[in-house]
Amino acid sequence: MKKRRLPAAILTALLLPAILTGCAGNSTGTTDTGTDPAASTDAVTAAPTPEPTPIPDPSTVTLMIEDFNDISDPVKELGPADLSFFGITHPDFSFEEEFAQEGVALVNTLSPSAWCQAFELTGKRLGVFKDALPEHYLRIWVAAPDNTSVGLTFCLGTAGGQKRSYIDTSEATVTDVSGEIIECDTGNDSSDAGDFSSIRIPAGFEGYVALPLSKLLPWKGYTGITDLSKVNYLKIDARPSVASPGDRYIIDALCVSDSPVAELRPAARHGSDQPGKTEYATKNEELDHMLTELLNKEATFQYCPEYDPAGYPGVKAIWLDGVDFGGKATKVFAYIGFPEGAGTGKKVPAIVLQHGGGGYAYPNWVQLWNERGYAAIAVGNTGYYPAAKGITDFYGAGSWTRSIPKNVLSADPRIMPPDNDGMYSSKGSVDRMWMYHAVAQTILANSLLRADGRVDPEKIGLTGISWGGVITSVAIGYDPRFAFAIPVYGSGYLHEAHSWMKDNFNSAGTRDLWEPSLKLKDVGTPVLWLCWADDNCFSVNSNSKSCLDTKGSVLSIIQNWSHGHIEGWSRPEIYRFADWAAKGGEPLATFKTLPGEGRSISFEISLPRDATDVKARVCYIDAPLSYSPNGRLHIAGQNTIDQSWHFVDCSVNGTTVSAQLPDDAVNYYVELSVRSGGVSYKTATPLTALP
Ligand SMILES: [Ca+2]
Repeated sequence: MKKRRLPAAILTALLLPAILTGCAGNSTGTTDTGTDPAASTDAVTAAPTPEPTPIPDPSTVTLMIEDFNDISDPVKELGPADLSFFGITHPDFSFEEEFAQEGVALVNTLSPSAWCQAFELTGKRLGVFKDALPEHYLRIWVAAPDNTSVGLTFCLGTAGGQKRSYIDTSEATVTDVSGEIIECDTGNDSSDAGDFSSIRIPAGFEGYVALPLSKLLPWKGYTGITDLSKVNYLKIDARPSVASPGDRYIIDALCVSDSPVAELRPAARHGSDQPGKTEYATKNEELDHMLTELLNKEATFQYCPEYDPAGYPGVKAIWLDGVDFGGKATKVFAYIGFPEGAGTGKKVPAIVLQHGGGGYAYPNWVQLWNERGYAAIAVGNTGYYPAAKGITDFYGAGSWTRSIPKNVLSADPRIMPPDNDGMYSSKGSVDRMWMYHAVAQTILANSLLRADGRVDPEKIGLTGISWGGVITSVAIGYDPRFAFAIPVYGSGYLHEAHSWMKDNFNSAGTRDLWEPSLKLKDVGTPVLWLCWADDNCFSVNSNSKSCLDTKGSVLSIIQNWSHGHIEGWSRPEIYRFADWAAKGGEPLATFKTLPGEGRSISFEISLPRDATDVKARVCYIDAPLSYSPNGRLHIAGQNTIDQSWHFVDCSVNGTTVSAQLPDDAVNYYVELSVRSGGVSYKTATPLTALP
């Protein structure tokens, strides 16, 4: 069993740089053509589909270093580094025609611990650098596995790597088989090279990666290369982000050239086409179509009792059939549970649960809702399932895996959906994007519950925590069947967040495809936007704007809270709101009118019939809401809130709340505290800026 999963520390180490790189906005200097490849096809008109126009080969200089066509001894000729000291096994090397740029390509078939490989190329073939010029590129043909991105680092050196430089990746040109130039994240995968030393090639990519030789930077601790003609050592470091057994990545046609692309061999271009795949004018149109179709699809699943959670007799493990990833079927792990006594004669409400970044399908979360009378399904939205039978630490990364043993894969070819290293991915094809899969899983989980005779299909809600809150905010724009939704921490208007979260949504591609606010104004589902005043990931202006967009929704801004899964599902407002929407319970108190402008405020609230103690206070800051690396919470690597909150009590007269705002208040909201049935519930007015 031990060999079948990635150690937790490695997983964390692997995921973190990918996430941080994305957050820092370290995208490459490559320019997006802004042209959707689908837009250039004529499939939307009635004209017959012509053959795709081949990319003419613009290169006049091609100095082949290695075409991999005649390798008889991979270990001798390619110098794969022995990484067994780190517990890293060699991939299986093979030389195959499939996915080759020409002849055959080097195919690396991965095992779960093959999370890094390094090849050292030496010898006569490096003689081509005598003719290399700074305006040339180092170019390589790459095909990445379907469910794993691959980070590449290129190191040039003199004999034996005495002097070393890495080729700066910030100016890389990455061109896929359709001719589209894509942006890739860059970073320092090897951690000992330097900034912009690696480039992360997205899962499913097939095409050219070209790095200009004009920007060589010294490898940390080494003297750098200043004269290309002295290069006679080339090391390629390749790091798949999460290796599942059987994953394959492919490299071919490693050369120095004056062009970042060469003519595509026809087979490669055609091989990437999925037969019967419809073309769309935009990715949004494609996404709308795919998810609308999905709403009418029956959800199918299988019980997998070998993974039933120890200690939760009412909760069962299932494989939910997910949507296809690059033409391959996926399976999604989930826990499902029903309240005692639920049956066709006694239908119960239900809820879909979406965990956040670094989280998993939690059986205790399912049980918590079951105990409150709801059927519940917790979806493993990053493709993790128990690494062993009978796991008991549901929070530990070591308890979970994405790896599928070879024998399982050969009997059941379904792969796991993408992991969260592409949490906000919007490049490449829609069916490879994490958010597409996460939203599709949400829709399918809803369909699964609706089809169950024990569930009242009109009373199914959705809640998610952190990134799960973002999934929730996106999903309600596509699935109108939810009776209620409770995004916790996460919301829409992420591109306007003051926290580092804005970096995840500041690329035009992500904002234009995944920003929840694109759809919120059309959402009819009542929403409880539940957030933390000092959240380290999201900021309350985003939740406030989301609330104003969604009719019939309630905002709750909590002081003195924290960011986490257990914290996130512990607030009483969640269950009060759900019971109101699904069980005819009393509602939360909320604002009926807005406080208006100026410092003398007065507004109306609605109160539940069981309200016993109503209080209101102004929560304000004396400077505009801002976040910085030196923010108040001091969390390494994260921007956090700069301001402290101050409080002024309001007067409450029946359903009228009034207050005089202090002169130094700049941003404020009003917190309502209402006691009902012995529990205090907190809701809020949206964050408001004062002139
Ligand atoms: Ca070849």
